[in-house]
Amino acid sequence: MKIKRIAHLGVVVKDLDEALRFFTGGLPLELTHTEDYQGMRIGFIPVGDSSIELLQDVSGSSAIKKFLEKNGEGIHHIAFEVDDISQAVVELKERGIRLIDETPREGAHGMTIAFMHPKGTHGILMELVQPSKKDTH
Ligand code: CMX
Repeated sequence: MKIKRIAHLGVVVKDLDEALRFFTGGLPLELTHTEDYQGMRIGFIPVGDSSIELLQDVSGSSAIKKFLEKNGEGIHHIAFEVDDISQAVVELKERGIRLIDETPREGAHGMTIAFMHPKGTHGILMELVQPSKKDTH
């Protein structure tokens, strides 16, 4: 298993449109697209070889809702790109690393993803991603 790069940083925001005014109006960055995924509205902003993934809860019950209530806006997770996510998950399990997703699943932006549990990763929620063949961000 090889971790190739930081694919993205997930950042929880209260309001995506408002956050975009800072990220793409204040900072010289560009939004590539937005996507609705599992009760969230997600905006993708490339930064060099990585991206910032802005996450807004829209359903009131998405995976980021509790985090926002507890912590407010901020960095939510870090995503590492791997070549073969099925193999990576097997290797992490063999090393005793606690996973949220023991089987990789479909994530936003056509990626295959698997989360590790933040209790086993020094307090940082970490995600493995394997991008679809046609996309590197
Ligand atoms: N970073 C660090 N620690 C986190 C965390 C985060 N993003 N989210 C939760 N935690 C910690 C909590 O602080 C809590 O710690 P304590 O027990 O010490 O208080 C513990 O993990 C349990 O958290 P919780 O608030 O009780 O919330 P849940 O157990 O309901 O869920 C988690 C936590 C991580 C298992 C769940 O959010 C999850 O499955 N996340 C993976 C999916 C996800 O986050 N998707 C959103 C991103 C977009 C995408 O899916 O691609």
